[in-house]
Amino acid sequence: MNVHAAALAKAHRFDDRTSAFAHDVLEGLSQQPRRLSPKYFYDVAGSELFEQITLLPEYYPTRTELGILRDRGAEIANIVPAGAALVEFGAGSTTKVRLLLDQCNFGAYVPVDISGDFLNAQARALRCDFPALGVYPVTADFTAPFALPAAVKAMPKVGFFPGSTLGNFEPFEACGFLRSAREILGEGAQMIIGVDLEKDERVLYDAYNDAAGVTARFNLNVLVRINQELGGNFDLKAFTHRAIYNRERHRIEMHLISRKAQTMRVLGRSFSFRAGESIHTESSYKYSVGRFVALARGSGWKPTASWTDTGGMFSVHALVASE
Ligand code: AVJ
Repeated sequence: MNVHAAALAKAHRFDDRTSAFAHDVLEGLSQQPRRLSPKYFYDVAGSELFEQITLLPEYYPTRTELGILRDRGAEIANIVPAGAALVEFGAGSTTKVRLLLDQCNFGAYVPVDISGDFLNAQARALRCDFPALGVYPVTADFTAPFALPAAVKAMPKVGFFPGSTLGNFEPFEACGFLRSAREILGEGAQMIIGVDLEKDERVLYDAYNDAAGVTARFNLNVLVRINQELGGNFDLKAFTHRAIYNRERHRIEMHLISRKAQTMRVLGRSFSFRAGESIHTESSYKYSVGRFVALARGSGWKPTASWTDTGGMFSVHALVASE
């Protein structure tokens, strides 16, 4: 954290999480091009907006991945050892993990997420519905090393990383995450991972520019958070949502575009925007099966199975840690 942000954080008696947000916002808005991390979309309101996105007719990933996990559950059950601990990196809605828990014979479930409150609520619901399952939530940032609970140390490990969350990482970060997951899960571990596929640009475009405008509200929510939590004065009507497909880099980019020349303030600093200037808020990388398999191989894993829906929209991969 720079001196300025540290002093302000202290003056406002911010908790650690808010001061990390403050630091990242000041740093990201100072860069050219300006950027904000997509991890800041997900406060309570943002998580609700994301849940709404998953139900939109244009947003195919969630329902397509659920279909693959449902249809291929028996094959997944054949691959994973009985009594293994399922370690989920990031914990959103429990719909996907329930499909695996219903169809496979897991001995324990370890959801790992930065938001402890959310995790504990999720764990309570699962314990109710799967009374024989050991549920051991871990509050941690899953992109950094963390220790697995002692109770699962002796069990075989299966990582679970659904939703194409991997797509939010730059390719070098995706490699780093896969290597770190390999270290955390240990020798002999397996991994089930959902990855969105490259496809017709129109379909990709529509998935991030829905007619109902939910994705636009989701994108703008990061400015709402800056106003609410950091005392910013962003005029929400003066920024507009833009999502484009960057074909060379195989990624959807979400931006917030300044509708006019304007200056806004946050934490005692001012930021001047030109008309049309962008804040890059998210990249969502799309892979081909071949490019993902190559990435996994180069990151300490051996792909053992790849499944897609009949439309070739989304992929789920089974990996085993290489020696
Ligand atoms: C949760 C990162 C997979 O990239 O599709 C949805 C987030 N952003 N609509 C995605 C998102 C805009 C989503 N991921």
